[in-house]
Amino acid sequence: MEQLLQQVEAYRKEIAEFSVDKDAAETFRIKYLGTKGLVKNLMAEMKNVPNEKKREFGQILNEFKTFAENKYEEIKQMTVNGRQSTVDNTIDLTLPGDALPLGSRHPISIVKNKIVSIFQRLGFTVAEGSEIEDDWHNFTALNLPEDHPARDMQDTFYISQTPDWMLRTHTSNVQVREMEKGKLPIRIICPGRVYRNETISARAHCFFHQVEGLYIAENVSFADLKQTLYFFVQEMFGQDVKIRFRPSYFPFTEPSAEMDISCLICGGEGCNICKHTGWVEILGCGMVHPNVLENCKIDSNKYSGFAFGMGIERIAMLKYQIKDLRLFSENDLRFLKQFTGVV
Ligand code: 2NL
Repeated sequence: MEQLLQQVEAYRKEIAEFSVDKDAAETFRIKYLGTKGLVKNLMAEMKNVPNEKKREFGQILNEFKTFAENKYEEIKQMTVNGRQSTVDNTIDLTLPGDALPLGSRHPISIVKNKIVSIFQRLGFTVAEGSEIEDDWHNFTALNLPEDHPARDMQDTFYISQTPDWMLRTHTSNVQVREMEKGKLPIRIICPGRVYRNETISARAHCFFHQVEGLYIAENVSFADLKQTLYFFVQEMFGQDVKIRFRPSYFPFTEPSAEMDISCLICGGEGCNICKHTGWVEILGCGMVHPNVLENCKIDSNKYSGFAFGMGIERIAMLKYQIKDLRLFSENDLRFLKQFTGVV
């Protein structure tokens, strides 16, 4: 009995130190767990154990068996596909690596790229700028009077140490800086992220993405604005889509308008998406206010221009029937994976 116990201890030690090479699992199985293995042999010794010790010894043997079986599983794990992992340096470094799964473009990028490429075909070039801006380029140059509600702390994230600076509330700041350079004519498209201090919901977020456009030259008219935006809509949503303009107000344009397109879902018949009007709003636009031109040292008697701005999220929601704005910034792969393959 004493001798048997010593043997079990010795095997335990042996097993614990078992050296793992590429055939280790099978060698181990045959030696310890096979039909002629050590565990079986020990079990066979049970018949020689005195009756009153059978219970105690049986328990020790069972524990030993479990120990050996666990070790066997461990060795198998370490030598997956007969390939040994970390224990020695027999790893085959020439094996091909695991392929990384291919990602997909974010829907905001897909829509932004599409918008930009349509305007590029009309001769617009992309201009980008800083997301942190001073009061002049974000507000004052754009004809927003001191007391305009858009300047309210409610809507704008100011930088507390330098209250003249803020996170831009639109990408118009880029256009102001472009106008200030004094090189005319100007035909630019300005995509980018903008910030507003809103309560986050399915319809509002503290940041979103915008594309603004600006065209300044001699004799630019509202007719040019309409034709440009009509071309954009047909390329973006299809040849049969209709547009309409409604009068509106922006401090930086005069006159100002909001542009609707005929509902993509019902084609104008009336449905939930268009709230049974047959039309959905997609952008704001207008003729650049003479004050804005003069603020940027452009002669408003010689030059005129049009400008427009649209929210990329809004366009993407319409195009892909996305119901909640928050999906764009939550990085949920179940959402993002649905755009795999779209460029
Ligand atoms: C909207 C409306 C608009 C503009 C943006 C603009 C820029 C300059 C001068 C004049 Cl530098 N206007 N931009 C004009 C009209 C509307 O955006 O609803 N955006 C999401």
